[in-house]
Amino acid sequence: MYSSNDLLDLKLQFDTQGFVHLPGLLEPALTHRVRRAFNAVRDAHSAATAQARRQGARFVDLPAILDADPVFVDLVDLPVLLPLLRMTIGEDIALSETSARLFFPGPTFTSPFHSDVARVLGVNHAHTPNLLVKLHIFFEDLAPDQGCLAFIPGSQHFPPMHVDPHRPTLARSSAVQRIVPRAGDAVLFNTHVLHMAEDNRSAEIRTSLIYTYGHFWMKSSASAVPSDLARFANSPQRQQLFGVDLPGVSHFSRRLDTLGPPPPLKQLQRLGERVAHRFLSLNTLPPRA
Ligand SMILES: O=C(O)CCC(=O)C(=O)O
Repeated sequence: MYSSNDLLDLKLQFDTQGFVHLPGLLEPALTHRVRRAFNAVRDAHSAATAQARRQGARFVDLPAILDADPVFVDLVDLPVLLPLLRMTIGEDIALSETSARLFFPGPTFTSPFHSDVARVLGVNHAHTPNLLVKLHIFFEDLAPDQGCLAFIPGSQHFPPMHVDPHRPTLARSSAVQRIVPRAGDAVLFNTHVLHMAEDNRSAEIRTSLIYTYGHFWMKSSASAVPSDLARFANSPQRQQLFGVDLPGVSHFSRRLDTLGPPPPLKQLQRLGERVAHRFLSLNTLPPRA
């Protein structure tokens, strides 16, 4: 578990750099479970994957992983990570998308250094670090030439089109920071920071899981919603993360920190506010004619 000082430090890195490397986020036993479950899904789709590769696909996303194994659901709200997610996104956090990715040896499939959200309207991205945040999870050691993530630290503060003309040449810049993850590591980033996957020049397929988080009021992709939501009836936290509506609660008002009954002091404070409101409104009513 991260201490509160660790969390503040990670949040500072996230806010200043736009990304943060989380070495050893998954314990070895969990890493092993994830690798085993991922490989089972991969085997189940091997024919479709081989066909896609023959047809020139540079990567494949295995479908419906939240239904494939409970470990993929457990990764959504890892107790070790959830406090950092809540700090970086906010209490209205919800899962927005998942991908279980195979990146074949060859050139990258991503654009050169790019923001995922530069074309999203209605947001001042340079000042909104928490609109959409991505978590890449690795469960196999990567070699430095195996399609690693690379970032331009601090570029999430640029206005959207600022670096566009230079994007293809940025790869040679000394500003670039590449993360070479080991099994169990994760990388959390603001989707507006300039980033890319580099070419996979190794002979090995790169495997990873990508969980994207946004806000409850945003539309989620189908990949972020398990098909059997009834099994989360007793978990308000997972219901929020999977976008399940709560009767009587506006989709703008969903918050993880108000899921349970309010603490006694809060209840007393609310009662006091109601009494004061009633008393004041009685005393300001216009006299009856
Ligand atoms: O490394 C990947 O799979 C994709 C990297 C990327 O551009 C992204 O996650 O937005």
